[in-house]
Amino acid sequence: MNYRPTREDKFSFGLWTVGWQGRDPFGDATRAPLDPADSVRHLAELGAYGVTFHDDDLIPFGTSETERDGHVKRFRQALDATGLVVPMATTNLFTHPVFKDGAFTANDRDVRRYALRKTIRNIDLAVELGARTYVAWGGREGAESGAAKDVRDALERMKEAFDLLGAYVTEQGYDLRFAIEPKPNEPRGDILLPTVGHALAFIERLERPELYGVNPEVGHEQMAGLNFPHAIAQALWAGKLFHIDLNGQNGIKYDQDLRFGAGDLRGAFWLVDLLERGGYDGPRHFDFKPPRTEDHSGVWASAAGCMRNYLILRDRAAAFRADPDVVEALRAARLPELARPTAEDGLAGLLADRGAFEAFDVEGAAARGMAFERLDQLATEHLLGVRG
Ligand code: 3MF
Ligand code: MG
Ligand code: MG
Repeated sequence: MNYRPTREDKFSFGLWTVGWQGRDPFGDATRAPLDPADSVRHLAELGAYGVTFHDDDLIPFGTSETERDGHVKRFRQALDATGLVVPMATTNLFTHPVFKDGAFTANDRDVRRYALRKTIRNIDLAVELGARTYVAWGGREGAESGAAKDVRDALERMKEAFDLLGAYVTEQGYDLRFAIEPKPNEPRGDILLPTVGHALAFIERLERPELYGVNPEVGHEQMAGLNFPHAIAQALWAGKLFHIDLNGQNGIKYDQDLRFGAGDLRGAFWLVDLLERGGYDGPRHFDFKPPRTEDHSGVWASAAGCMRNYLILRDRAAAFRADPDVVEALRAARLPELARPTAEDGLAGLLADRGAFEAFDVEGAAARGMAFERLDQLATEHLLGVRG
């Protein structure tokens, strides 16, 4: 196995990931800015198929109309020259101080109206560049203190914003769906729609729920102490996994944005296993930050590492599934039984079945081992590369 990415692997990167200059709350930038067109060329050389952007990654905030066209043209030329596509785009509603109290849910109504117009403007560009998914991360939608935000009103404003955006793409006839990206905190003390579960519930209250799904990020769920593959499984089950942000995180602490495969490696193994078997055929999108210790060659090594780790894990997960000992261990752990309906005989059958209750050997069932440890040890050995 050479683990070299190809276009078919559908790896994509945000311009802001490789372009991150290493500025953090405690320190200045450690790297010079990258030209988006150069990033496109580098990513194509590494084997990526797509690139994504926030409006301000491509067109610096405050750029005039004429300069704006120039930035877009250069980017488009790089796309044409490399064959890279733009599967997704998004809006920066968090960097400029105007968004300090949020965008769609800022208490200041003028800011909310501005945020919607900024988003709509970039939706037009996203569609022009071929994007089919529009991500919405509400990083500043939240609060640090209790009375400062009436959360029920804020959720109403959030719904209003998404309904307006849905109306806009519908009226324009755009083939574009929204993917809401949950995150529990950072940069706000608490962010609204903090987890995949919150976002899924929110979507059902919108006017056109079919237009909206989720864009879960590995580190975001893990910052909340949650099991990321479980969140992805539920999003898939709901038909709502529209996009995904892959990176690495070590447990409940600040947002680390490590390259994919760093941090919780076991979680990454189960995630790749699930994505590859679960019917997700969208981009494998990396949203990470090459650590500020790295120079530009370290940035590209980090980006290449994201893809290589995905491919290694894909290979390891496939070997796990193909191993006859694993097939047997899955049977012993009763996985095929979980896939079977509990009452094919219907409610009447269940109620009439004495074996289900009156004659059920509760103690016997309680005494049966589930054989999960043998199964998990097999997974460990496949992950560590000592089997198959
Ligand atoms: C922050 C994020 C964001 C979002 C992006 C939308 C800057 O933790 O993950 O990255 O992914 O704004 O795509
Ligand atoms: Mg993130
Ligand atoms: Mg993200």
